[in-house]
Amino acid sequence: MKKAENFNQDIHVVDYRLQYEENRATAETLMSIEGREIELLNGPFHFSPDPYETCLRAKWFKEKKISDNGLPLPIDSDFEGWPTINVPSCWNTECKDLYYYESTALYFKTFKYKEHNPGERVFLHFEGSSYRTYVFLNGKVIGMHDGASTPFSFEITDTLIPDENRLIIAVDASRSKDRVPMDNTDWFNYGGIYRDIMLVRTPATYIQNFFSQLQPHTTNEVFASVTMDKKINGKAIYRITELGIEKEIPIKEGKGSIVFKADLQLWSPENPKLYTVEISTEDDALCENIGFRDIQVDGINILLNGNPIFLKGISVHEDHITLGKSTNEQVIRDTIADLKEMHGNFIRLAHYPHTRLFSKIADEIGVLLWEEIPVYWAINFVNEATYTDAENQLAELIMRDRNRASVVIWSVGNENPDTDARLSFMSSLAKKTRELDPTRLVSAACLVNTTKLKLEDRLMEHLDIIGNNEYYGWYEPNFEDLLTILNNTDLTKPVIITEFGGGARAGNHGTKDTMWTEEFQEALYIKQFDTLDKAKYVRGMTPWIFYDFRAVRRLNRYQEGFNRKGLIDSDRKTKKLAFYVTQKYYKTKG
Ligand code: GCB
Repeated sequence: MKKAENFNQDIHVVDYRLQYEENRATAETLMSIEGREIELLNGPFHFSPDPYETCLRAKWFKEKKISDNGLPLPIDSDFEGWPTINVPSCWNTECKDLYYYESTALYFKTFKYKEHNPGERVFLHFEGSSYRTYVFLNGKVIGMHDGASTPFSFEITDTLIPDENRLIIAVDASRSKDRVPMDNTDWFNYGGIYRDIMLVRTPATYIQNFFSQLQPHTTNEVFASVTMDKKINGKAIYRITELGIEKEIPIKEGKGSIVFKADLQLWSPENPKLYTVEISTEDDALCENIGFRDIQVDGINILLNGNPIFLKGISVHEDHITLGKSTNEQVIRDTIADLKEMHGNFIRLAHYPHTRLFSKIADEIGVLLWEEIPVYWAINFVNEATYTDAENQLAELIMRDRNRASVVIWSVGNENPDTDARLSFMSSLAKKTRELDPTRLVSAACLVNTTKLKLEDRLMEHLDIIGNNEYYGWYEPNFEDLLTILNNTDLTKPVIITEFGGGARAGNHGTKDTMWTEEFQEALYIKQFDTLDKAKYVRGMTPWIFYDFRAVRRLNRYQEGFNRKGLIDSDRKTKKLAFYVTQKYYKTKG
């Protein structure tokens, strides 16, 4: 009889994780899924928390289905015996006893698979899972990924089998000082596979991604660039049938690009015109709805299609009372409807990449977006691995959304202390952003220099637009200082006030001098609008925040685990008085 494998032999290995880090999914291996045939693997997965990571230590993925005495092997696992959880979802909102669980959990599923044609390739693609994901299929290690909010893919062509495939996923949602974000944030650390998971098929040689927007500073010159998965020579065809456009893109060593003139209707919030763009090679084809618009700065002005625009915005977290960080089309449409009701035109998607669906719907309905990576507060700016992680998350986000007209600003971080290490870290991110996408503006939410009472930060020099968070009237009680700051500041670039605000418990009423009442928050907004109007370089604002959101560090009697600075309660229905003040202000703001 064959001797049973000893699954406990590695139990004393300290660096047991290292063996799984060889195949790391990154922006380099990410593929465009737009217009591809996909098979969703969403739905029930067997699920168990595994806080000791015994799955990784004892290599449970090497499972033998049944031992000699009829029990599953390895002896401590029982994939099929575990209850199920629905994917996508956050375990914190799905399982009552896992509300604060921030460690590793296992997902298991079997799936049948329609055999691929000879030459066809198959990828396992994730839209987002927190924070580190380890993937095992049919007894083999497939790979891992770091980053909680960006997509990633692995090729699994040679590991798939015709009938039952066994997929094990270990998701580690722990916080750590070296991650991006680090262990201290003002939002809830949701865990799980909270976005779609799918199989994607491609031909043997496929288009890894393509990028098409207007050439910067033009309104009638389109560029298109294509990257193939291999360094082949050949050509791609670029088509916008509605305009009768058909262009050939010569491909050399796997890459090609063209620029051509086109008579287009420009995309804008008022006219969110999208064109169906097809890109095809001999074997492969992708298709996306793309809008074309120009965004640039001119002195202190932000110009959309050449015209000055004031960004009437709001900040939004990806946080929902029942869904957690998972979301769906209806939630996004409702968010945009609330913005339009407030006469806004701009959303800051804070503080990490939100689902891809957001920018797609924003493209379609007509909203401008700020997208951000979680370089938040004092992450470990001196650690090289932290930088690599941050840059990779940035690249994955840009690769995913760079064809979205709604996205006009990439933000490389939020409220980071002005140290040398941070300057070098974040200026490198700004540089990388421009390399990956020269068509958009680069920003970051900076802090006020409270000693000099001035908007001053060495990173500003590296940004196109300066984001600034200030909490005058809330954390900073001397409201008058705000005007001093604006007067002391002489800038030649536009500023977006990326945060201001104050907490109010919906339904808590009182005088405008009583903190946590709706009246206090309303009065604070009125003072902020009056004051900010005095600085001509303020060209937009995204007050903090649209909806109350979970924040574990918020523990007073009005907060109860929520940040209550929302203009709308966490039920996403009950509007506070400050919502209507903002609505009135935006209605009249040019
Ligand atoms: C900030 C942070 C944001 C917090 C907010 C607050 O400055 O950027 O993440 O939630 O303040 O409410 O204190």
